[in-house]
Amino acid sequence: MSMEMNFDGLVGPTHNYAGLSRGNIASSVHKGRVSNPRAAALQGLDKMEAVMGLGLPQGFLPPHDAPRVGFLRKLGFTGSDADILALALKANPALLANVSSASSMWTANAATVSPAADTADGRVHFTPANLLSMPHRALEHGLTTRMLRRIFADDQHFCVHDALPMNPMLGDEGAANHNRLCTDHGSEGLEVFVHGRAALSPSDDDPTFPARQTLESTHAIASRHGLTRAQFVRQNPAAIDAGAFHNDVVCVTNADTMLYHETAFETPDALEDRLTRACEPLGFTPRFARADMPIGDAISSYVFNSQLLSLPGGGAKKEMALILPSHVEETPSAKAYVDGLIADGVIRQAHYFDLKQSMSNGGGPACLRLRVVLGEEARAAVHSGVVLDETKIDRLRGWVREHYRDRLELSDLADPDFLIETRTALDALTQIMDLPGLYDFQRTAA
Ligand code: SUG
Repeated sequence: MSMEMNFDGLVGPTHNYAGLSRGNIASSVHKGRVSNPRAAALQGLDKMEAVMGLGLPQGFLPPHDAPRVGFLRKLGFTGSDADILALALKANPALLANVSSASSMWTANAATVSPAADTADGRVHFTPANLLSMPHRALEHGLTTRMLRRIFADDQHFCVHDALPMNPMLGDEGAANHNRLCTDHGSEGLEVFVHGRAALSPSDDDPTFPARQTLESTHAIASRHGLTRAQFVRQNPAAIDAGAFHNDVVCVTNADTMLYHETAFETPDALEDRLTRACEPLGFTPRFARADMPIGDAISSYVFNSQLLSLPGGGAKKEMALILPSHVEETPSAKAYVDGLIADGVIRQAHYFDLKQSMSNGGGPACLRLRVVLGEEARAAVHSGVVLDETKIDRLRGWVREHYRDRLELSDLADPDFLIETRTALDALTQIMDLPGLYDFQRTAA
């Protein structure tokens, strides 16, 4: 039987608040605040453990190595690693912040994933996201691709493409702008790609905040994944300007159910009709739960940036649970929406988690995970070092406690001792994961 497996981003030791993402309100508001990487990583592990506790398979993707001294060398900085960090800080603190971000933790942006049931060759297809709209995030795709190729190495089951070319017409943010409707995960589904703008046909009403995903990128991904059924939908510019820099801030889909804010799409009635018609040949009618709470509440609470999960053993009833940030409990309109979903039988359970460290950078439960639908054989082919069980969760907790700081400021990023600490931590992690030589610093003399 096919099941969806979540791969959460393990928060890296450089987690900090640099205010790097224009249009992401939480990132801007928390700029310069002291972060707590240890708490951030432990909060993420608690969420992973809870999803596992629901009887669902759970994996993780390791953090990227940062500060990226190798990138600074490409910009002409020379000397020892310590020299380069000091010079970069002096030249431009924002540059150092950009190369030091732990943003790879938001693995919903790692790649777009098409399950085997949807693709022409019956393999799971991955396109790592180029993330070219944000300088700090555009640094991620090289290592993400390498990582995915080692974790999903079996080419009988998996195909990991290159990221789309780094061309402004092809801005791609991965699964954060990708939904899938189906009856159950293993059956053919309708993939719904969401873009913020058409790069080659700009429109007068394009948003003021960056519209990161282009229509052109979504066409390219559907084509290289060999999809026969895909729909392409534009984000409402008003949603982007209200702070929904990714569609998963205002919409979440699982199986036949889509929860979304009324502002997410320009013409929601027409969209529901279109998707309903497109699902007809697949033999089901999707369910929509549209919310009309104030858009500001939706964005500050991240109620839609939740994980909508099919509970195992739900059988024909297909029962679902929501994994939500604790901010929802503090936002009456959002809490009322979730309570209404339970009362109406749309979901069965709601679980709330303290993810404040990630949330303060605009990353909720859904941002922190990449969904991969896997049949039994494909699941057995996933590199076991990143598949979690209780023992490995405990081991990772111990690893975090041993290696992570509990406070980090931007000035710490230039501390050469900190670079050694992060590399020591990641070196130990590659042993836990059995992924030797994953990081560049392990391949060249550190
Ligand atoms: O790309 N924040 C991330 C948050 C990504 C959320 N992902 C999804 N919605 N799927 C971003 O804006 C902030 C980093 C900083 O400001 O230090 C940041 O990159």
